[in-house]
Amino acid sequence: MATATHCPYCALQCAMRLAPAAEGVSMNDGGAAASKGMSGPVAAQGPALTVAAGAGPAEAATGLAAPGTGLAVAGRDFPTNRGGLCRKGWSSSALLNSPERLTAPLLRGDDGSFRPIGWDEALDLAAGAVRSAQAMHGQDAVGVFGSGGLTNEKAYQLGKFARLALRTSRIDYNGRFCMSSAAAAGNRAFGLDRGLPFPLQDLDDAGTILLLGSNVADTMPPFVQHLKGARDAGGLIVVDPRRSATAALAGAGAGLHLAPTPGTDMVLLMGIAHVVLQEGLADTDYIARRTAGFEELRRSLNRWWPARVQEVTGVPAALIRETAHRLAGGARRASGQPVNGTGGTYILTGRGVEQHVDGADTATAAINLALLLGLPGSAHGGYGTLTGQGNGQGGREHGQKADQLPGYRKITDPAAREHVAAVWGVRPEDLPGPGVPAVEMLMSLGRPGGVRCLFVHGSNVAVSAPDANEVIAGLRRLDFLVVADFFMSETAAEADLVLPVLQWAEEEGTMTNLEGRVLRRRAAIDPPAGARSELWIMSELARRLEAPTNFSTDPETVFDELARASAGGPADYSGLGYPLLDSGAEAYWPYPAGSTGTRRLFMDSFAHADGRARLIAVAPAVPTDELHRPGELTLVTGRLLEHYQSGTQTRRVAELSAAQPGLALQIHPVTAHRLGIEAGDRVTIGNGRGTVTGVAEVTQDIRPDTVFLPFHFPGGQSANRLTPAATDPVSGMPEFKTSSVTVSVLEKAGAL
Ligand SMILES: Nc1nc2c(c(=O)[nH]1)N[C@H]1C(S)=C(S)[C@@H](COP(=O)(O)OP(=O)(O)OC[C@H]3O[C@@H](n4cnc5c(=O)[nH]c(N)nc54)[C@H](O)[C@@H]3O)O[C@H]1N2
Ligand SMILES: Nc1nc2c(c(=O)[nH]1)N[C@H]1C(S)=C(S)[C@@H](COP(=O)(O)OP(=O)(O)OC[C@H]3O[C@@H](n4cnc5c(=O)[nH]c(N)nc54)[C@H](O)[C@@H]3O)O[C@H]1N2
Ligand code: SF4
Ligand SMILES: [Mo]
Repeated sequence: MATATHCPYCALQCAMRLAPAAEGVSMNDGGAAASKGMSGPVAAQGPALTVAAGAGPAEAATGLAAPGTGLAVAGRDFPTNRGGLCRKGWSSSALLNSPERLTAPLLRGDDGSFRPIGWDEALDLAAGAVRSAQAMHGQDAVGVFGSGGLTNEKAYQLGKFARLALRTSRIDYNGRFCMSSAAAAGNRAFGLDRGLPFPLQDLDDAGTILLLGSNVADTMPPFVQHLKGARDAGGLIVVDPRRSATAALAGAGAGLHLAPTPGTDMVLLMGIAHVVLQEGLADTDYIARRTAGFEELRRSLNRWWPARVQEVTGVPAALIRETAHRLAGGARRASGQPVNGTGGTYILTGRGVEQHVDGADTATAAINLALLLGLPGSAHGGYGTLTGQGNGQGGREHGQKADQLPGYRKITDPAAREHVAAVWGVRPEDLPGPGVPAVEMLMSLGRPGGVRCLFVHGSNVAVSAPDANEVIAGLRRLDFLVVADFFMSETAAEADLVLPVLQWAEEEGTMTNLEGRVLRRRAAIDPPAGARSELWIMSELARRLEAPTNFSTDPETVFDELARASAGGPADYSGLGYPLLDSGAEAYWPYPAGSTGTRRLFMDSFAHADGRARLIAVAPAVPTDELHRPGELTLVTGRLLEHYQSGTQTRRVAELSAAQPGLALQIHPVTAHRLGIEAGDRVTIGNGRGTVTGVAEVTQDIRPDTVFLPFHFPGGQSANRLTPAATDPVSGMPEFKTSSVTVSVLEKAGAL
């Protein structure tokens, strides 16, 4: 019996089928479909992986596979992945019967080692720690750190649990590291943030796609199928300081690769916008009808003529002009054509431009450019951000963000408080006010006035948060740290109490993909005895803490409540339910009761009261020449195809960790030569915050003034030992993408 579900990892949420390995599944139905139309990243495809089956029965009494049973993965046809999966997806079921799986609550003893305890004792201890922290230090001494990896049900319940059971305002989540800058920019410009306001298939026939700071060929390989039209038209324009796998897709006549100085994208975008205005390429009719703020924006762009932009970004003025003309040409050619008409223009951003102290303004500059070209809410193009985590979209809608209530409502809005309080059966004044963003909360750990007792659900902040040494010190200062995970992550290893929870294929729920489409995640296997669902944990803790309302343990009941709580809000799910989702209906939010959802947003008007999008003048946050200190290199960080995030999961998949066993530093040959570094040497990368060691990978695919590290590894290989905790004032997004470092040889390759 095969279970139709979606991949546990990224926001593409590729559709897959899981079947007990013994039964087997058609190994090729997905793989074959995937290899059509995918060039470069096809190498990332592999055969369906069959996990060595334990000796257990093929099916348990529940109709699900028994714990320990191997499950085989097959790609499933779906409009986003068309049967394709990347290497992480193919190997995802390996973790379901991992010997490292946590199966009992673990309590840290005085000697620092963990011992298994019963659930009652564990929950009593956690509730006691909450009570004592709050008795001594006030309600906000308890904090919650959530995740864009949680299902909608868990994310929603976590927000309610923090506000009503823990009675704290201190809740935020790792989406702050991921989606906050683009979300802030989208809300500001359009009045609403849905990562892609159009279905992914709309990209298929685009003639021009400007992709800034996104490496989809590694981070969402099956996505590359949707770039084919633009590549065939010679119109894929990739902006990345590295020749990433995605930038390489723009080679050989498929488009352009612009490699700016890291952190200068805002200036680059303003330069392109300057040319658009100067050379009469703007859609003046659209600007007049659909936007506000044009005059101020125009003035702000005056000083960014191409030669000046070249000086700051290093991108040749001629390429800046060519980009402007290609974008505008595409938009013009296609305007007036029906939706999905060929030749449209899309502007898409990823973390490379968003994870900066001016990330919200940089995303705003991308939106401004799209608006000047008349793209958003048109039939011939648009702007979108490529959401990252599995439920990075839903995770930002249901109230686990410090300033937010379910339905993407503001916690400071009296009408929102009243609506949600009524659904929860409490008074509006029972709801705390806004808390603080993730980095501020992490930096407050164990300090006076800060959080003393922290619950972490679905994040490995000891590896993934900026200035990780400081974060680990904070975790150690806490009076009590509770981490819910299914593996002993580096953060769980710092905990007083570790609670073993369920993995993706062991529980029911929903995820909202990068298009704002709500999908069903289904259970395919029974969980191991000893692990518990997070809904159950929250319900048990809420009871112990005498919460004033009920916390259901049933995902469908929680979803129905979430739908009611979201009714009338920007992310309205009130017309959705499991039966509808199970039918495979296309469920794009907003999906108010009685509607059929919203595939494309903004076609008639934007979500501001006057229906107009806002053009917002922005300026670089720091004098751009400060980005480079003499003698130092700029470190940019990001991802490898084989590993997911902090690596807790993928480092435990043998096939993936064999492919990428440890930290490698990308460095340009000229820079390497200057520093006496050869390929394969062990090198030290350091700055005032910390030091890491890795192996030098000497490559032409990076600017000479820039080096690159992935952030997937812990300890002495953790890139976040080097990143600063500085944040964007608008979004609270940390500056993950640029820091200054020095690099030196630790050990020559020959000496190893
Ligand atoms: N394999 C894999 N896939 C993933 C994930 C993973 O961990 N591993 N994580 C998922 C998640 S949560 C996310 S958020 C997405 C992220 O997906 P992406 O945004 O594609 O990933 P990153 O590698 O962080 O950054 C993309 C690119 O930005 C470039 N970059 C760095 N600094 C700058 C800059 O200043 N300007 C410009 N223009 N580019 C810059 C980097 O060189 C890199 O190639 O991936 C999702 N998919
Ligand atoms: N230097 C640098 N740092 C970065 C980034 C970067 O580009 N550069 N990117 C940032 C971005 S975009 C992101 S999204 C973050 C991600 O970084 P993290 O927030 O650390 O994300 P994961 O590594 O996915 O951690 C998820 C943890 O939760 C567990 N887990 C998975 N599912 C569940 C669940 O349903 N419940 C519970 N309780 N646990 C679960 C996993 O086993 C794992 O230990 O990293 C950020 N950090
Ligand atoms: S692209 Fe993302 S969702 Fe698709 S298989 Fe790979 S990790 Fe899973
Ligand atoms: Mo992310």
